[in-house]
Amino acid sequence: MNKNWWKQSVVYQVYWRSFYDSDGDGYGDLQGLIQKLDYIHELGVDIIWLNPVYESPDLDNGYDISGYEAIMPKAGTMEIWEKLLFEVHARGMKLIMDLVVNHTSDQHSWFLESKSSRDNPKRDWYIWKDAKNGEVPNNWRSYFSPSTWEWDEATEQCYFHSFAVEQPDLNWENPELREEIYRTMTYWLDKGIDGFRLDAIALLAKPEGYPDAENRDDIQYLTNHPGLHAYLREMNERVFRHYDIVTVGETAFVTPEEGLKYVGEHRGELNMLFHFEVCDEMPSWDMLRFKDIQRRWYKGLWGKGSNSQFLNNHDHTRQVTRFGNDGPYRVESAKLLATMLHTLPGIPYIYQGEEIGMTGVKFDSIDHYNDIAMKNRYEEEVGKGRDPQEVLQSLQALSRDNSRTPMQWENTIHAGFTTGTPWINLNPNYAEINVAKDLSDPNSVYRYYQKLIALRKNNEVMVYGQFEELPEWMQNEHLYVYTRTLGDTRWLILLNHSDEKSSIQLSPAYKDFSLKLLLSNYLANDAASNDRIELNPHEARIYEI
Ligand code: ISL
Repeated sequence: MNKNWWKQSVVYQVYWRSFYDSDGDGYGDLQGLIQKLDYIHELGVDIIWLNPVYESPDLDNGYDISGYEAIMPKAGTMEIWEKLLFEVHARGMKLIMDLVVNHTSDQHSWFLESKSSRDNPKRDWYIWKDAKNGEVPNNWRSYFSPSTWEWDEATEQCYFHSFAVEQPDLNWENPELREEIYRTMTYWLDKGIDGFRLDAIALLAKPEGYPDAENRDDIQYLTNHPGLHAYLREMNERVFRHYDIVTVGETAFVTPEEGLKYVGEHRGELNMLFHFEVCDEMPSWDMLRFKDIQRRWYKGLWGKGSNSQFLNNHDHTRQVTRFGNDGPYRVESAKLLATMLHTLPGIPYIYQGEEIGMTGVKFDSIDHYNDIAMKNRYEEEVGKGRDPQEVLQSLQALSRDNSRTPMQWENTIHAGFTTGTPWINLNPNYAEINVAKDLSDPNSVYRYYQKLIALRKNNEVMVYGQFEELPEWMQNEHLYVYTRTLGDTRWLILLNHSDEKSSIQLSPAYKDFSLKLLLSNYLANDAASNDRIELNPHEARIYEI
């Protein structure tokens, strides 16, 4: 496999509005992020992925951009952003920006022009269609609302939106529009950033004729249409290949075969991808399914293109709550999940707060939620006459706000996140889970992440080593046992993803080797001098063989 700086990196995602508020307005901001850069740097990460900071009416927390080359006042100013980039680089880290080019805000001047009349020069920058027999052109649901179409009374056509009504999709078939986007990308790259996370990138191409979907709730029909890869190749030719950067595509509903088209190293499109077979399609932990997903993606991409490893982000409930144990084994479980993500093949992503084992929330009223996806769904379901309390409960577990509550810095008011009124309520457990506490405890989740990341820095086997499961445990629902091998170096990873103890009898083949324990999330464990290893609940171990 070709070596690259970004393959050897660990990424830390900063959802800035919930990170650290420097001016007391209740929103985290770029100045606050600058103040906390040492905290991130000391974790050992290489790349910061910054969620959108562009000018925006902020209905979808920045994913509704109204000005691509300006910073939204809540986040700060261009000067502060430039200072941030400087300070990130000064610490030897890199910065990648989250860019949304599938859609804009309906307040973007392009859309206001496009909407103003049928013959406006920018009409074709968005997707406008006539009604069909007095109805919208097809039966599609959008991600955030009951239809992908919105009727415009003034010009008597409807426009297309994959997400909220306020997020009209751009028309990538229009060459002028594409040029403008490439210009914007170049604008940011020339400022010296180190890459992009490309939002909803699998949605750029739309299908010929917009046929009705058989199952309108299975919104896969929005994704992966022909023509998409021609856009990505053009984007790469016009922009990406002229810089030493990394690009990561958010690609929901792709299979490994399709994924390879996005990130195949010979294809000249993107560098890595996020697939969502776990976060979108596996509601709660399912070991056998997870193993199968890992196997298929490894087989599909290894040596040919790069994958990412993550179990949560700003859209998906915190991993220790959704996929681990956030009760009695929270600390052990958070460390086990980390061990797994950092030792499986792919580039590990850490979502802010994950490194101290932050957990999901259950607010008792819809008024305390902010997530547009959740709120729209709530209104839709309650509108059908369903019991509001029941609807609320059904949406809580996967609400995007689970991971959007503010960083818990210390056990003071608002967890030290803000001196003002936080834009969203905190998780009330901040007295127990906070950064100050983790920093003062040598056995904390944070300290474990530091060790894990340092291990990756010093051992290429974690990056480039081949992955192999030990066959005896392939069908085990609690134990995940695999090796990574690079040249003469072989590591054995043992994970007991369960509230029960377990024991592992290694095959005689391992008897000839001595196992050296490199890292474990339990303090006292034997050095496995014999071939039987007892594992505690949620125990994770990394051995060198
Ligand atoms: O969150 C999801 C489902 O729970 C995802 O499917 C997600 O909606 C989808 O992958 C697109 O997400 C991205 O684009 C959205 C934005 O709201 C999300 O925050 C962003 O990550 C629209 O720009």
